[in-house]
Amino acid sequence: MKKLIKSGLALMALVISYQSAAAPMTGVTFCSSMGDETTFGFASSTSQTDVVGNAEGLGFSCNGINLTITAEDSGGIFRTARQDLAPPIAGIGVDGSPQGDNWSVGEVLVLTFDQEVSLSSLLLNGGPGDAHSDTAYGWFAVDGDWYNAADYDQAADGNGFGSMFIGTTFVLTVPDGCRTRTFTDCKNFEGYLESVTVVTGDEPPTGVPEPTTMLMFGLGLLGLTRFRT
Ligand SMILES: [Ca+2]
Ligand SMILES: [Ca+2]
Ligand SMILES: [Ca+2]
Repeated sequence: MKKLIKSGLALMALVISYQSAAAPMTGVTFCSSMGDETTFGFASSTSQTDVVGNAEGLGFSCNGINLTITAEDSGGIFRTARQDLAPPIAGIGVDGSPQGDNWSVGEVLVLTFDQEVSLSSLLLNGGPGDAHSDTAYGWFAVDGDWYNAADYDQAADGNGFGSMFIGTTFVLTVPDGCRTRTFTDCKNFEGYLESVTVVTGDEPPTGVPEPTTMLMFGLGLLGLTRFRT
């Protein structure tokens, strides 16, 4: 019996240690919400200590929503996600080449939410020469669709994604725009993910009867007709 208890405790300890090891490194969330919009901010305006992601990435919590950010290369091999807080005006980057801890060509950031969200907008910091800059230019992609960072690096009046991206996982990449497409002003993005805004709590559309309701209504009419004849 003693042995059984001992092995039981050992198993529990193993489970607990496994669970703590499987948790992402807690990042610093600059959290804000307005209406049904929740914004996860990752950049600091004053210098703080960087947070280096572990094997499970970086974890953020805001407005009851949990977000995990992991990094990999284009071949799906693990990379270290880093929340660069020193020097300030940065955000989430990916350690290693290219561009040090900047997020750049061939580096992938995977955003995983613990509930379904609609990706409303993204802000970025960076650009060739000064990645710690609130302005940004170059190209980035969300689930394969390309966007100009300059257009998406604006405050509330900046471009949003509308309701194009709904889900729990979003894959952010930096395509090599200068090699694979020709733009008049071709610059690949290098910098940081400054913030992510999501919308939650979408109600299903009302006023449209569901098919089962329609069927029951139809059967009811049929019954009524039969009764009357
Ligand atoms: Ca740093
Ligand atoms: Ca990098
Ligand atoms: Ca910015």
